Amino acid sequence: MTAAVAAVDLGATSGRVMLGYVGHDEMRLVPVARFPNQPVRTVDGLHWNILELYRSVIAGLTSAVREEPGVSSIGIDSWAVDYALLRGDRMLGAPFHYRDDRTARGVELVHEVAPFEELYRANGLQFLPFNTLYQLAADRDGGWLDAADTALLVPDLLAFQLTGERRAEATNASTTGLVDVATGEWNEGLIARLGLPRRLFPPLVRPGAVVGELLPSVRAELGLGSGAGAGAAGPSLPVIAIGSHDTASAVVAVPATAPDFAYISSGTWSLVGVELEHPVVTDASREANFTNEGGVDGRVRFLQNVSGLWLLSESVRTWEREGGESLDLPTLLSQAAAVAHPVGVFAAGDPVFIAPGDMPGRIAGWFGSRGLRAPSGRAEVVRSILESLAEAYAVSIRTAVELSGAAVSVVHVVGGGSQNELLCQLTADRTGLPVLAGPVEATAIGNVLVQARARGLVSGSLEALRALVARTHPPRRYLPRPAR
Ligand code: ADP
Ligand code: LRH
Repeated sequence: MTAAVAAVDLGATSGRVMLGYVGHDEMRLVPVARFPNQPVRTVDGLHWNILELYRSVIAGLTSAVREEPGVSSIGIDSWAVDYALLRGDRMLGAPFHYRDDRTARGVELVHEVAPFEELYRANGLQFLPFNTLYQLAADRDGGWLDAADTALLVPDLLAFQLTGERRAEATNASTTGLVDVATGEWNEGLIARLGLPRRLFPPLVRPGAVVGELLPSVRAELGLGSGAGAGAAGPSLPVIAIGSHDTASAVVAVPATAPDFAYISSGTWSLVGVELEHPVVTDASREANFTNEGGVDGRVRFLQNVSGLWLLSESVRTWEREGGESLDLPTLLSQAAAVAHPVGVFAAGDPVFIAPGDMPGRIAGWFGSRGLRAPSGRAEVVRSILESLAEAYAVSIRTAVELSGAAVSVVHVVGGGSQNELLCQLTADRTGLPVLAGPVEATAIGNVLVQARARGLVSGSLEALRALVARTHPPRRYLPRPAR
């Protein structure tokens, strides 16, 4: 039997609603809606345009149920760490964007109470200045938490808008810094020590659980019958918890056919690592700044966030603003591929590159402040970005292997960046390992598969789900070139 589910997948640059058709030997995505995700700077800082995103989600789901009346559930994923505060049903302002700089104060406040060494033992997370606990500390300092009774991460917020249920999906909750890495439960002690109100954090749900049925008002907006459940008009259409952290869903859909793989979830960010059964929370992993995020089925995503194609997209945005013309990505990439001389490599993960703004200028500054020759001209800058990302991937994969003892013989690249042939080839060259690229829409596929399993359309372990992806979405292979 083949049946359909709907995946809502919100990335930092764009969102989509997809129908996923899943059967014994079938996994097919049908895009229903794509929409840009453009942050908004207001007088108080940088925000996500959450109402616009919500409207796009409703429009996308309306098209999905029109196209496929048999759709049996909905799953929602997005980028991690950001949240909205609520009082009752009312959202207290639009969520801040993780690139907003209000978090610097939050980092100081948290580390005064709980030094990073101690935090790492508790939550196993890489230091990133925008992790939720730092954002919440900044909000507490500003008095913003006093009025709130709930904090919901973005996918949980959208699920709440659709169902009225307040839940915290576990894989995404693991990026808050407030979940105990050993137990997978909210860390009550840490929450209290940081002076955060316990009431903010709703019950955790694991991927596969039912979050709730659509509210009657939402059913009406989608053009479904107004009721739900037994005796009501129209079929049931629940929201199902999936790996709502986009990276967790992407890792589900890595088309691996053997256990010895590393993955790079390549989009706005690059998340580079291995999958483990147990966290690694040692001094060495802390010093290497490796994270232990919660995966689907209790797996651990042992990885590093090493920046990503943000370096490229923000450079393009700068050039487009300067030149008043729009640039074509494939053309820029082929110009970069044609650069035949060596270009400089910079530290792609340097926090100086996190904020929005003049990226080529900051890259030039990185080289200049070290007395090194900066790349000059667009082709060299693009080439330098891609070489630097590939080098960062190689170091992260080597370090992941050393720290965890995992064996790695192949690197899977999934997400939008898997279409970047030059980057895939450079990654093979610099890691010395074969790279298998695709699927592009791994996150949506992971979202679909976990729903499909919960609905009984497929069964089995993550390995069985990955084998299905490998059969239906065979990846493209890049071999390391010798003598580089
Ligand atoms: P996110 O989920 O973070 O929004 P995606 O997985 O959608 O990111 O990936 C977006 C990135 O994919 C873009 O920044 C761009 O660099 C890359 N990309 C998109 N289309 C192409 C393409 N045709 N060729 C090469 N790279 C591409
Ligand atoms: C990728 C991602 C990543 C986080 C970042 C905030 O979209 O979820 O895993 O580190 O956004």
